[in-house]
Amino acid sequence: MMKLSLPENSPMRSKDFIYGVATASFQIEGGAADRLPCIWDTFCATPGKIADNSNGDVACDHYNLWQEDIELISSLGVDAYRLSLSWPRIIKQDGSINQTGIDYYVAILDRLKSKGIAAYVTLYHWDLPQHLEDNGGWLNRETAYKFQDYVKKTVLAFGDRVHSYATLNEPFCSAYLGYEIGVHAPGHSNVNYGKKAAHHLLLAHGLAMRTLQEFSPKTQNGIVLNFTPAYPETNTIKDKIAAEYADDYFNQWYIKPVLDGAYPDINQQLPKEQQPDIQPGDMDIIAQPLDFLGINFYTRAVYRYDIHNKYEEVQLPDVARTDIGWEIYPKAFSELLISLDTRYTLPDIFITENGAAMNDKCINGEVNDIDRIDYYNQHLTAVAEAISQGVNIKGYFAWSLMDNFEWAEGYNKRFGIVHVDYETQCRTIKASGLAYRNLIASRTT
Ligand code: IFM
Repeated sequence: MMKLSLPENSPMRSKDFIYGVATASFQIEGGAADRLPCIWDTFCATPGKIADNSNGDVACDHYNLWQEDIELISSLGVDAYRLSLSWPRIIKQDGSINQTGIDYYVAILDRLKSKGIAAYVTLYHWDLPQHLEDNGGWLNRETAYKFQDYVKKTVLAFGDRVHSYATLNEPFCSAYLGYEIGVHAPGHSNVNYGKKAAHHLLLAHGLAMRTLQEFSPKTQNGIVLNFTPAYPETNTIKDKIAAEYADDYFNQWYIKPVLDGAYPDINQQLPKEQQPDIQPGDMDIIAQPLDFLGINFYTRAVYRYDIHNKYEEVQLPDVARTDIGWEIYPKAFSELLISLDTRYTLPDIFITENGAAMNDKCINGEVNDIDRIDYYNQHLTAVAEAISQGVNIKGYFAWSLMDNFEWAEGYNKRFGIVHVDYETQCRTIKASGLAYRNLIASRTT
């Protein structure tokens, strides 16, 4: 059987290094009748938005199968489980608590605790209540304060059940994909919207961090950002400038305000109508001290200079790609981690997502996904390389525990280390899941 392995003497071979699996509420829960509608319900109901015309009404039916799923998580031997909360399940339209929603998560958190699995809870993984979107969503500054209120009510209800809170997952995706190019919910396609939505998301993060510091000071509190490192197509100055611009626009735009309290300088180059609406004091709110930074990495992007748009993304021919079309380029992962460490004063780092969609086949109850094992091997090695260069990385979460609703791709793209048969809701641990379990169990010190 193909194994996952790590370099000799790597701290990742120690039991102090946290291994986990990750999911998100809308992608796995279903149970849509027991919560308010969110922007993804509306987006899924809009013809042509989801590749297989599916939705999140049932998903992996984790809403009903959570007990079996926690057994599954436990059988993998992980130290931690990263889940997200559905805001529209927890808070009613009038702003009061929906006790059914709180009870559902409390039961999950209690079961995780009884199994010795640390809960890493993300407070927002894209499922904005639809009634808030009807009021402007992330284009409306008020939404940031609504988020803060939801966070306060939730952490007070959960008490000491949670190990770590992340405010947001990948604000880039919410802002750029959802408000600027419209391929994610709520589906706005307006170049003037992206940075405005991003600013209100980051403001929501800062406000929520203050609330966490006050009402949940014992949990490890932070944010999860995704990075798609930008590489120039050639060594020409023009392509290098194009890649740097794209890096600022897509990556640094989110980390720099959070850690340094400022947007990248390219903000000055944007037309006024594309710039965020920054109120006095906002940048201080955004730059709250963090206990940790979560980093999600899947692939890189390559750019060339473009006279109209400053940069153009290039699809390299003949490179290895996953089933979702993303280039497999693990070197960008170690280079990213090292460059962030050089550029910023980083808090503890967790790799909160990494993984691959592969064209899996379940044959006689087995999924022999050696391509995914290969991806994990290369990327775990990249993390080990960054650690050996001094980057302070404390843990790694595989995306994902199980196949699930992959947003605009629907259910056709499978990221799980556990296979889900959506007809029967039967779960089968893939070869990658078994290899991950064995890697975790092989730690000795
Ligand atoms: O499935 C998503 C997840 O919700 C956020 N990060 C990227 C994953 C793969 O696209």
